[in-house]
Amino acid sequence: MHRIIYYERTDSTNRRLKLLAPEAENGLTIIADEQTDGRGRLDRKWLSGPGEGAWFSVLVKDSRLSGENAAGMVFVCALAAARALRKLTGREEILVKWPNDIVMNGKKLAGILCESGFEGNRPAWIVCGIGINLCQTSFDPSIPWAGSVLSETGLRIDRNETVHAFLEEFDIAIRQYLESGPASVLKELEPLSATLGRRVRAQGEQMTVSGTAVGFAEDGSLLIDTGHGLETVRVGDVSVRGIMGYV
Ligand code: BT5
Repeated sequence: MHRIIYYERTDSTNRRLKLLAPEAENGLTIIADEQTDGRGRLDRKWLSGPGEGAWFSVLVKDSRLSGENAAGMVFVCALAAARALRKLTGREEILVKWPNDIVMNGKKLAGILCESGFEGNRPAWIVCGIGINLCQTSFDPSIPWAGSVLSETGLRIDRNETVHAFLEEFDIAIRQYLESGPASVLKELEPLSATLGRRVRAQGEQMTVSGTAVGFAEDGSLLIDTGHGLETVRVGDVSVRGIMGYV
């Protein structure tokens, strides 16, 4: 069950939900028609104009969340978003670019930002923020690799239907994640991955790793075959050749 709060306009649905998270119930979902200060990872700006997309956040509170499995929530969201968009559009070219992007035709259709609040070493809550571009026909010149469901498929899909389709898939994926463990969700992500089997470049805080993405580790880290051995990338940005402008 998801109780839903709707804003015509707010700064960021993640920020609103984080304020409510300590007291709110599992499943609470905030949707906004417009975000005036939407954010991506590392506090980057997420452009979220009025009526252009599905900008929403879902609260997860579950005693089975642990310091180990919290970081994998992004994969639950990515699986749910890709499945929901495939269902709504019938387009199997919709893929997940590790770890948090939904892409089609090399364009970024959606992004995910999960943020958690810890009590001691276990997360008391996780706010899962999802931004899905639905009907933009052009984007700011600073993000030439952005696309929308309309620009890439020619289809106009409804915002509320999109959120509901996501929540349906999310409830299935999170149950699987918490009951069967991260590995089972990662397995389901494999055939939807835009990253596995491709040439990638991972920009870490300390160094850059280049090679072929060959698999996921148990915790969702990306395994890269550099030609001189396997490297494990836990965080950082990964460019996939042919996607979002990386040649
Ligand atoms: C993400 O970050 O992709 C996570 C985006 C999460 C947005 C949702 S909307 C609801 C909830 N409330 C929030 O405030 N946030 C969440 P990252 O991987 O860091 O990508 C951010 C980068 O994507 C930016 O630096 C831009 O280059 C690009 N970008 C910005 N707006 C975009 C858009 N609408 N579509 C595609 N790319 C965009």
